[in-house]
Amino acid sequence: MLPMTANALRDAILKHLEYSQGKDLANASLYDMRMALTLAIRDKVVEPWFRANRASYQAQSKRVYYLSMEFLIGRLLEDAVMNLGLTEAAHEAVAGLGHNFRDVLDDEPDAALGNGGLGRLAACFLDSMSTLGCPAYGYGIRYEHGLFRQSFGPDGRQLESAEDWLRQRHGWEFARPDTAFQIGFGGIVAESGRAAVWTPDNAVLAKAYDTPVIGWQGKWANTLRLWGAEAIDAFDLDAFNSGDFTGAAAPEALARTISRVLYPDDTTDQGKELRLKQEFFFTAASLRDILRRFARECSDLSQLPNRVAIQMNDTHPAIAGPELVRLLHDERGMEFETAVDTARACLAYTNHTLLPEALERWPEALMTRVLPRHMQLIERIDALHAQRHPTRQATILEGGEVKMGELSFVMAHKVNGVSALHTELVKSTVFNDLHRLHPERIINQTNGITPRRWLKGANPRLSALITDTIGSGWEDDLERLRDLEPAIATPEFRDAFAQVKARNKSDLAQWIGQDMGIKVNPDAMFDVQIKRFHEYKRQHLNILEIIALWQEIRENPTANWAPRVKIFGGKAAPGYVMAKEIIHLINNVARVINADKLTRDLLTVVYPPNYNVTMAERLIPAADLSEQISTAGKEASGTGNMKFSLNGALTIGTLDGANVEIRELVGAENFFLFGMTADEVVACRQDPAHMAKAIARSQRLTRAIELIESGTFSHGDPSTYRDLTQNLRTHDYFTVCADFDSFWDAQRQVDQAWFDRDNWTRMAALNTARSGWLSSDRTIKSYMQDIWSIAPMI
Ligand code: GPK
Repeated sequence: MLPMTANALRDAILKHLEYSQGKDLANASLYDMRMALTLAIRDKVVEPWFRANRASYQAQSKRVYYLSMEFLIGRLLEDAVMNLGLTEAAHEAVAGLGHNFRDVLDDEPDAALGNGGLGRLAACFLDSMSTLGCPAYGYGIRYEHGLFRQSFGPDGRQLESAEDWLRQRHGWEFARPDTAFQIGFGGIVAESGRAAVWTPDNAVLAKAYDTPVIGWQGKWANTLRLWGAEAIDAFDLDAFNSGDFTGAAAPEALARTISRVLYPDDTTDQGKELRLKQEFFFTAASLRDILRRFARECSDLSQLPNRVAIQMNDTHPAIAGPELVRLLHDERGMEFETAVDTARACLAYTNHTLLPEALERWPEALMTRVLPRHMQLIERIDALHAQRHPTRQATILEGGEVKMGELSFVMAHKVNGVSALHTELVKSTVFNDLHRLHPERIINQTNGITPRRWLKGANPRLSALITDTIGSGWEDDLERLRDLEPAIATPEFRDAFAQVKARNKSDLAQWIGQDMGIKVNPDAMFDVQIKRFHEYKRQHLNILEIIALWQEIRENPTANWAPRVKIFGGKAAPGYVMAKEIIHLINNVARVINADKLTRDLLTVVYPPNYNVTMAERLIPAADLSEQISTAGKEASGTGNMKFSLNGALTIGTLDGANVEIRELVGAENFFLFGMTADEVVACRQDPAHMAKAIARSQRLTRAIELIESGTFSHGDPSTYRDLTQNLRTHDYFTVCADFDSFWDAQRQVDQAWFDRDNWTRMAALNTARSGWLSSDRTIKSYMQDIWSIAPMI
């Protein structure tokens, strides 16, 4: 493909301004300009997209179908421009038309169709599958409202409001009104010979919306197909004619509810009928689409596993097991056992958490009401598994509930964890019995991140330095970053590396000043914890250490302290009371500490609201220290941890999730380790007084907790944070207290390391150089080999 010149791109923008936006240049708003550029770039994506589709069709290749409730893709324009090699041309073209390129890019809303790690992983995987030429479709829901917008009230509490990304036209998508399936719910099941006939009593229409996903250098493109729900009969004309205008639109409103909002709870929300309907809605529509595509190429259903690899991203699409069995057995006449085995050969399941509250369970009564035929099939699948494995203990049905984890396991030919430690824990804990019956089934696939978005796009200065040093080619071969190591030994490179970080920090400091009105010292250490708020992620451990540090600086202000800017970012699920209390506390600690003149130059706490993908792209390149401080055994992998390391931040962390692998990669001497291991945490909890003992042993921790209890951060009201401090004193399941001293000590080692700035830079640069393995290209290659049996097409 010839690179498009700035002039040609300018003409294309003008054409879209006129014919797609209906504006001339003189009247074009920023929105018009962005939309015209988006459409011009989308045109450039279409050609490789068609080419890729034709190639996989002609080769009759096996395809991946990545089923996910969440795709946290963020903005798309900058990424697409970069992948097409059009960044400079677009910059020039837009400037020539009198607009600022950065402003145009910043006008795009984030597509926040996900909560956090699980959804962002799906987005990174889409990028890597396109880069590697792996024929694939992402399937999900076209939520009208993505993850809620977060703000903070005057008292520092989290406020939520609806997000509205679709209020403006979504320029990337192609609506496919002719690709639509009726998805039924409820109703009755009639026996008819060997199979059964399910007659749902209501149904909605799943309509396809396609977004092309272009890979690095435009060599391949796949499709993200999102389903929007609509009523089959949009409008009740009789009701309208009789004057019932609201009632007339009721069917439409009801149907649309299914794709209205993303559930904002990433690890707990359960038992909600609407959620089950969402899950079945997108899974069933995707399977119909998959079978229709298969039927166009092949009529022998026994060949299905040779053409179709379906990845279930967590248990949210777990109904794919029984639904595929239903489609094969009830609707296409395949023997039940053959249908189960065929479905299993197509399906694989990724587990993302061990938290018991996150493992989905549906009441049998609810399942029977919403999906009566599926409930019958689940019972048969469970019985068949019992019959084939008479010694089994784990069951799919238990205590009147359907356990979706067990169902996924039984219906998948491969089950994967997302980091080495997590996979071992999956084997030894949640799926221990099933693992003994099926020892080949559980495998590890450590998560990864796309270096296009998280280095090339987010950190142009570091990318330029890397290319200057080792040439290009690292973008899709990230292990090449190792070639930086000899350069890191030279003072010139270290200076250049330090300058990149300094300039990124100065940009961030300016943004914090403008956006939040807080002046931060750009020479201070930028210490960042950004992720969802969860007790297991322990933002409260961080804030307790901050309180203790503040006290000691006050007592000894002239000592040699490493100045720090402590940065937080993240949302709490609206119903997660304790996580919201932690947010509330952080905001009030920030208010008090930032007002203290004595400590002002040494300690600042910053918590910008509404953390999202775009904010992550801004914060990560400016970070010196990455906080990965979860209770060991609880964070399945983490992917933010990888982004920081790649961008030259040092990690302070526990031996949890992928931290373990990151530490091995970058070297233990370039990583600040603290805290108990997963085994030690379990042992620690055996002693019901573990928190009391930890508090008694640590004067600092005692003081920090007492300071909160004294009302220092709550305008003198000692009761405000009582639930939080009482939880620490009496329960502390996540062992914040037991790990506190170790965390404090590690932070002081961080201070010491910071004083030797040249060595800090060396360590940071080594983190970058040794993070190549963390590329999601590596992860996807491994899925292709070990799970999907698919060879790359380019
Ligand atoms: C795990 F179970 C879940 C979930 O519902 N949502 C979610 O974001 C995360 N996750 C894990 O918490 C992370 O450790 C992991 O890196 C990420 O999924 C991707 O695997």
